[in-house]
Amino acid sequence: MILIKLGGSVITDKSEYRKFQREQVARLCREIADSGRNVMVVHGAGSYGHVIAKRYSLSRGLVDFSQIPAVAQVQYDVRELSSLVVREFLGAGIPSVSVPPGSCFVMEDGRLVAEDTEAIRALAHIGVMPILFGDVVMDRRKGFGICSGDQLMELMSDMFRPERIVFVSDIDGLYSADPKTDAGAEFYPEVDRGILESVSSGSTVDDVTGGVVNKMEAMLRMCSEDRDCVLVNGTVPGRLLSLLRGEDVPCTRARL
Ligand code: IP8
Repeated sequence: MILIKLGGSVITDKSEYRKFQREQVARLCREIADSGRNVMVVHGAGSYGHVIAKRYSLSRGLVDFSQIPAVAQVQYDVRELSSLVVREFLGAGIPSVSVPPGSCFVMEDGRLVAEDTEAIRALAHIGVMPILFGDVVMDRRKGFGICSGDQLMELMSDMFRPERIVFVSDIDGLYSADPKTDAGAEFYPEVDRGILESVSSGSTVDDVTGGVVNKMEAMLRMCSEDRDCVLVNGTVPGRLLSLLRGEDVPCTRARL
């Protein structure tokens, strides 16, 4: 099985609140279906989650009650996004269902506590793909917090032991600086802890969950001798399909 995260930057336009990239998502769903591989999918929140979460500092937990309407709004928005994603998977012939983490899990000071995963396992067992996504999740210490798609990838990886993990983003992989603003940014086809430390010291991100460096850290935690973990650009048509078929494509591979 291959575990895939569809990042918020490919399924939404992150510069505009609640802008879904329907055609791109439809294409990625087709590429997944055409690969014929057995997959599980998690997705990010993009502009359905980060805009309001940042405005109301939701990742800090409950600091004042003016945040409460924003908690409900973000939960509403990411559920809507997830339904849009599921619709495209159904259209591509992959039976799927959206499973909102905020409705079945809690957190303990930012750490995900997933005590009951029976329904998720049962759905997968009968061939309905459970799709989890970045959400606002109640937190036993902080009141609430942000559970990122990357945390859910680690959960799904522990549960289903995929042979391969793929993060689909809007960049070719890890660079020494932001390639969108710095033409001299160096590309890393492979990343290990040493490389990541040199990159993380200089990075700034807008995401409440930390952007590409946090993603690479999660990737390094999830990769192993027999489990490949890669970041690939999903905005390039056909690239995800080629990767899933085992072909060589530009990407960054996490290495122990
Ligand atoms: O897009 C963030 O999840 P991510 C979730 O996977 C929210 O980082 C609600 C901002």
